[in-house]
Amino acid sequence: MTITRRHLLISSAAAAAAAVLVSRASAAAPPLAKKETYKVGFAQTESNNPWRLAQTASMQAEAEKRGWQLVYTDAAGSAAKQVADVNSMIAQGVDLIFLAPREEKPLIPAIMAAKGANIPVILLDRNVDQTLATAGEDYVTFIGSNFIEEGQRIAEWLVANANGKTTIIELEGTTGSSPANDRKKGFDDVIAQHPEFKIVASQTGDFARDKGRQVAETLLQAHPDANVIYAHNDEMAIGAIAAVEAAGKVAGTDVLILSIDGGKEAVQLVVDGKIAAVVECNPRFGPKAFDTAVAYANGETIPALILNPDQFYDASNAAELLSTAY
Ligand code: GYE
Repeated sequence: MTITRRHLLISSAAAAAAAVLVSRASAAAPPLAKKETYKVGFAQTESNNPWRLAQTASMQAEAEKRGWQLVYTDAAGSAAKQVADVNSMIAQGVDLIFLAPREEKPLIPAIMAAKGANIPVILLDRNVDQTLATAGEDYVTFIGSNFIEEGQRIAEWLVANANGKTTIIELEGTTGSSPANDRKKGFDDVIAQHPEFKIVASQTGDFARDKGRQVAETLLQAHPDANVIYAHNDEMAIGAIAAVEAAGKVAGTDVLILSIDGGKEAVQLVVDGKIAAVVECNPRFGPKAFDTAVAYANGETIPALILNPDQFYDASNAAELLSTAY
């Protein structure tokens, strides 16, 4: 057969397509072998609030239920320590790593190190910078809440229930973390569509109760007319209540407090009238996290994003749902 120019073109196109296939295959996240039982890592970011404790308890209970060995580390609020924790899991030869990346960028090297060691990573609860790492290639998937939607839901509640309270202080979560970035974006974008509302200050309280209290105190002094505080988590909302009271004001009456997380203490504060509304951020990861690992080992296609459903609490349902809050 005479090889025509057309043949050459076709075969080089086929070769190029094959090359793309090969490079995509080699870019896939490391596989997980099918086994009876696994040794998996869970790299927690910190343990300073009920949300984290509930998440850890859910992971530990699930590991125990299945008879899997869980290598647990707590980065104590340090992204650098969390990178070291992941490296130590790699050295211990775990089969898979569940990682709750404290911030969006600093944990990228840890994900790449695990990939280099052929250990799959499943991101739990916090995401990483999507321009630097990709689901299905660098890590298997992200399991967690839609933080943008959480911020939107609380903003929409405020718009519908503000009763003239329109001057807002925002307490942001940990700088550079995906929930802080996205809860801010979701909330601020909705508020921007309603010009009668104004965010007069927005500052980080690092998702922590006492930091939240201190920042709220300073911001209430600078903006004595503020009558709404939106906190990116319960801990800072509870700190903000103390700041409001220290300023001689009544939480729930003079200043509306809005929160995200929905732990029992916060839902009780909704019942008590001190917190106006809370979007739950579901911390019960265990069953879904372990099921996803098994599905991955079975060769099932794993979606890039696996979203947890979140409850919403305000005065209309908090008493009734209190016993179901974590
Ligand atoms: O809201 C907060 C925690 O990443 C979704 O981190 C989580 C957040 C949660 O410390 O309380």
